[in-house]
Formats: sequence, C-alpha cells, structure tokens
Amino acid sequence: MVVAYIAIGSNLGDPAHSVQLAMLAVGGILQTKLVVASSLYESSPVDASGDDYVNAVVKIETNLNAYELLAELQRLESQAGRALPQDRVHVRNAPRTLDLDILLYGDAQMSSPELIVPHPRMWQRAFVLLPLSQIAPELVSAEQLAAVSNQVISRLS
Ligand code: PH2
Ligand code: MG
Ligand code: MG
Repeated sequence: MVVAYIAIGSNLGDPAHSVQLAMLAVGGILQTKLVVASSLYESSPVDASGDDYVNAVVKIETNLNAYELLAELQRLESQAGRALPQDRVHVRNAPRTLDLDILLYGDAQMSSPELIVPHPRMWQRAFVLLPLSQIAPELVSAEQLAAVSNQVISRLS
C-alpha cells in the first residue's frame, strides 16, 4: 500500500457538491481506500478565470501505481462531465467541473508528459497547502504556510 494525497477542485456547476461526491468516488477506486478528507475551502481562481473554486485534499492508501491511479482520477473527471485530457480545448486552467490532481505518491519523484509528482505548483498554492496541512500537518512547514498567507481562502466546513 502506498499513501498518496489527492487535491480536489471544482468551479463549475455546484462545486461544493462536486467536491463532496468526488471524495466518495476517490474512496471507491479499485484497490484504494480513503483514509481522511480535509474540510472544503473556497477561494478565487489562481492563474485562472471564472467563478470561485471549492477545494479539498484527501489522503488515500492504494495498491495502484501512479499511472493507474492517474487513469482512475481522469475517469472520475470525465464522469463528472469534464473532457478527457486528449479531448480538451486548450485553454490553460479553464473552469472545470472537477479537477483531481495527484499531489504526492508515497515519496516518489517522477516526471513525464502525463504526470509530475510531487505536483510542481503545490507549494505555491494556499488552496492546496491549507487543506493538506489540516490532514497532514507534518508535511507542511510553518514557513511554507507563511509563503502563501497572502492568498485569501476561507474554510467552508
Ligand atoms: N486550479 C487551477 C488553477 N487555479 N485556483 C483555485 N482557487 N483552485 C483551484 O483548484 C485551481 C485554481 C488549475 O488546476
Ligand atoms: Mg489542478
Ligand atoms: Mg488537473
């Protein structure tokens, strides 16, 4: 079993509902168990346009390898009405019904066109670091939190 952390985000439709459904759906992935879920957090889009995002982070344990896990996450994104990566019209950070990003996969470091782990921008984003530090305080230092403390974000639940 590998411990992994998944960031969940949505800013189309009913984002809070989509994020809550996605938490359950991630726990339902084959050979994967949901360990703990953060609260929901709301923030303005960062480097993007559209409505406010709702974000959360979940900790899972999985027997899938990182690429199998990525494929399952993309299947859930597509079930939530999002086009598959190969079919997307290329607007960077376009609004999305559901975004599921692998933040950390064990202590793996990997980089390919499909997947970079750890997530390359996670340490710059309050919408990732706040929920992550809520469920895994040992993974986020006070300095890392301070570095994103200028970003406005509110906890919903
Ligand atoms: N995701 C992005 C780009 N910008 N901003 C917020 N607040 N939350 C997100 O999840 C988010 C974003 C690209 O995935
Ligand atoms: Mg993302
Ligand atoms: Mg993504």
